[in-house]
Amino acid sequence: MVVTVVLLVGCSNNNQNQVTTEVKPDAVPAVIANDMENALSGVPSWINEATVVKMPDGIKAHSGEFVTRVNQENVYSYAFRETLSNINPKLPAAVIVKGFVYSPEPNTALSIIVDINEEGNSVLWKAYSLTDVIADLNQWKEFSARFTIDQPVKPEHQLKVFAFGGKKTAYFDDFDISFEY
Ligand SMILES: [Ca+2]
Repeated sequence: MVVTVVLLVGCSNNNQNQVTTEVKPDAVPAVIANDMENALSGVPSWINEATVVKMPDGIKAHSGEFVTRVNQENVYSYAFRETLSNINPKLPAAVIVKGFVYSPEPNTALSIIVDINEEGNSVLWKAYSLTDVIADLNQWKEFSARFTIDQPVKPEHQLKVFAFGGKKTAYFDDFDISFEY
């Protein structure tokens, strides 16, 4: 959000000078939310739409109809991918990933991944285990994962946020990504 303040400065003749000053609010937290409902028509910054599906018969999505599924064939979920400078001119101190997960089976590999890379070379790679979150199987469970950015990152680095399923089936809905600066 940019607030534009226009100052009108009167002059001795009939002209008026307009002075425009841009005031940038400090640290407005950008929240990037995705409920998967529009994924199949393409959402900028999001990839791996092939994992976006409807839940099996008899099981409700957490929101709407669509979720992202990891399984034997797709170990990575629908993913947010964007260059850091396109998210905010400031570099993040932490990334917070919230959402809901549904798992029909125990899964010690199930996790949320934050990957920051420079042209494909990893700069930071962190996993937040969901093993405890899914202790109660076959129900939607909320998770909140906070990733400290403790490596030197640059504006041109690329951020990726996604879930990893380790070849087992699990479902995710309502991703919500925010940043601390
Ligand atoms: Ca949904």
